[in-house]
Amino acid sequence: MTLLRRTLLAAITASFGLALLPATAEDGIVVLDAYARFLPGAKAGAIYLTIENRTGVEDRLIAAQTDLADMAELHRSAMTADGMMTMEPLSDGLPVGASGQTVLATGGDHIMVMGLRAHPADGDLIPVTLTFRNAGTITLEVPVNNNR
Ligand SMILES: [Cu+2]
Repeated sequence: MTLLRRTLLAAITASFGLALLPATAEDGIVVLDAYARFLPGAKAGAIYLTIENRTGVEDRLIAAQTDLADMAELHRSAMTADGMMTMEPLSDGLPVGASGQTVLATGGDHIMVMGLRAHPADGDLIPVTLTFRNAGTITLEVPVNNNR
């Protein structure tokens, strides 16, 4: 085998190796299972997602932003003693443990999107930027799914 052929073979093996790695092999903070709901006619919507921290260092989600709306806020939903759902802004952000997952889900924490500049439809992708105290910003495309 010539040197060139050996080098080519190594390159092919290396790229195969990379291609076979699952998406979850990334380091840092990874956002999983993000989706948004913008119910027809509503002037606000919500984004839900799971934050997986692979840094081993505690972090905090401190802000969210999307060009789709005037404002995006971190909110916490809760049930009052008399069974009413309420929500309030998380003014200090949302703590993200040093490992494991932080889940934003219906009935709990969410990103509230207010002052919509457009009304995205089911299946649209909306750009969202998350800001973490340590990890900095992460931009992702969040699919709209009003059926979840
Ligand atoms: Cu809210």
